[in-house]
Amino acid sequence: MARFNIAVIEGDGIGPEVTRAAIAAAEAAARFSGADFEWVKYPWGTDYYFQHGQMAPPDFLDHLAGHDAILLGAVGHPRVQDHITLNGLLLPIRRRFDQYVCLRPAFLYEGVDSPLAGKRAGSIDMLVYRENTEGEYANVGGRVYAESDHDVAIQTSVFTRRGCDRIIRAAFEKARTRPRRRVASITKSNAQGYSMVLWDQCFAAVAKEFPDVSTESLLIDRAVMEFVRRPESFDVVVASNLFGDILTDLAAIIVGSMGLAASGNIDPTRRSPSMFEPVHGSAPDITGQGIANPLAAILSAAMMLEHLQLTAAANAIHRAVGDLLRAGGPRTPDLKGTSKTEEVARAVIAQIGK
Ligand code: GGG
Repeated sequence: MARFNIAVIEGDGIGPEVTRAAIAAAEAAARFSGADFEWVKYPWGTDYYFQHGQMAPPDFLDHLAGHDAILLGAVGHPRVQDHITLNGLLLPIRRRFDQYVCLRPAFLYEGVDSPLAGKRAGSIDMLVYRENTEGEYANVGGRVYAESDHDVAIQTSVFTRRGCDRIIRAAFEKARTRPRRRVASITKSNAQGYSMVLWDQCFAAVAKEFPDVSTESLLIDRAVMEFVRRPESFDVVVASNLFGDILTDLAAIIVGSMGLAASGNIDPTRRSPSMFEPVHGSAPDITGQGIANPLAAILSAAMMLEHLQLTAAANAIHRAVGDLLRAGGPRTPDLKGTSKTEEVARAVIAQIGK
């Protein structure tokens, strides 16, 4: 039996509730691939910050390095500024382990209503490839004369040819395996005349290697309109770190809820562990009420299983979630239901067992 050692960072807010559900679903699905898991929990996040003044110990990346994958819940707390929680935990993981692909699917399930009128189940089916190690998240810059009338803040984006080429190439390679074989690139190169012009040039050059894949390039302002006006037309979408983040919240809402949005932070070379997390944050407004939708975390666990090449187990989760939603099974309030997190998780697990 293949054994996998998974690092678990439940994190903050609803993170622990949904991560527990994700682990239970992965355990239930494991038998389909003859796999076994050891889950190693790390108590990092804002509770740790309140005790130690940092989100995780200085050697936290060394602890994570030896694992086969990382499962993360959520980070964020109303009393801690978000740049501290992100820069203290999430972003160093993505960078150190060179998880340059942030893969975020958006699929309209049967039984789930899109807020857009008249959308058929399955008609919205896109995969967003978000650059995940540089761009607007590069954390380059500084403050001078802070907290004075002369306060100056400089925040620099970093776009490299290597960084652009590799995320764009990953998007094309995936598109080639999908029936529609389309890639849309999203930038703002009319205003970002250095960084995003480089991105556009890389996109045009990589596209030449994939003559069987059709392309479009959109400015971000046009892209947000088209996501609403013609979401069905998008297949694979590739965008910078910031634009990818924003677009995937929009994509999640178009297909019904943030509570369904899964993601993987992936090192395609497999030299380092990849990290899987729901797109949503810690949701302090509903923390502790037991009503968080666990499906985004469960689907993130399925992405992890797929990355670990446990395809049958991943498929078992996808099938169970699809069946449950189609059948009108229990659902949390974000999907207009009245069920609790645990009820939904139990129903998914029961469905996996069928
Ligand atoms: N589920 C992970 C989480 O809590 N994310 C919070 C967040 O703000 N993420 C921003 C990002 O992914 O760039």
